[in-house]
Amino acid sequence: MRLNSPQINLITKACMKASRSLIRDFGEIENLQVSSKGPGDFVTSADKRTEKILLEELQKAHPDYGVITEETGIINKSNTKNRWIIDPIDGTFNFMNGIPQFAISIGYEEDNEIKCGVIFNPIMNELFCAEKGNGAYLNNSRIRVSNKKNIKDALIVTGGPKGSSKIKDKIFSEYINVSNNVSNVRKFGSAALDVAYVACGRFDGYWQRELNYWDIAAGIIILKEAGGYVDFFEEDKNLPLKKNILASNSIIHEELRDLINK
Ligand code: 2AM
Ligand code: CA
Repeated sequence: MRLNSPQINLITKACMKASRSLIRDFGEIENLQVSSKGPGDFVTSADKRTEKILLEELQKAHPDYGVITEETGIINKSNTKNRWIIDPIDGTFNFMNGIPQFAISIGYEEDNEIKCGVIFNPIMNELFCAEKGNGAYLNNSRIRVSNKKNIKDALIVTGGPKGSSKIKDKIFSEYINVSNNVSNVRKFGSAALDVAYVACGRFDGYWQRELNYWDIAAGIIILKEAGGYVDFFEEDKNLPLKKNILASNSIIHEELRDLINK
């Protein structure tokens, strides 16, 4: 692999370290599913434990960097020059149900632009990473988006609506529009991995509303460096961490946008 900035090395190392306890925790899930209490509290503590390890590793190297995390929130708020964006377990429902489709996701921002990122599925042992200007990788192989040109042949992935969504009807109607005009639509339950899968050509496009920035921050640079295109729609300036994402191999981007807006 030819990525060698100090930041990519640091986030990769932190990911590998945190993943060791996360793999152990995942192994416990099966036992907890049959217990009367269920795995809910355990998953919350696995999430917190993972985040704690990541924070320890990253803050040891750069105590002054800003951090946005799912569990803790914002740390060193005034530092927007250097910032880590962390989701300790993306795909929490999958994790809770013993489904190995979840990931640790860490992005690194300089002056509000993502410079590098890592998305690691510790169960499949798939590490997606990228650094601005130096390409995107899955483990040691360079990755690239698909070459699919015709949206009718495209395999698209999406997610949501979440249980509390107030726009479920809108999301379902978008789903129908897209489904009727592409080869097929999947729902895999981890936004970070959904973007990574577009980056390596497994899917041709992805859209999802009502995400948080930490779900997809690392994915942005991985997809761009793999030749894809990503943008956000219907942004709310008062809620900069809330995101509606559209990501694709770039060729089908406008057609996918038209299907969502139909
Ligand atoms: P999470 O697993 O870290 O919560 C599932 O469609 C994707 O949407 C996951 O990446 C999930 O991240 C994300 N997501 C964000 N907010 C969510 C919510 N309130 N409920 C379910 N999934 C959510
Ligand atoms: Ca998430």
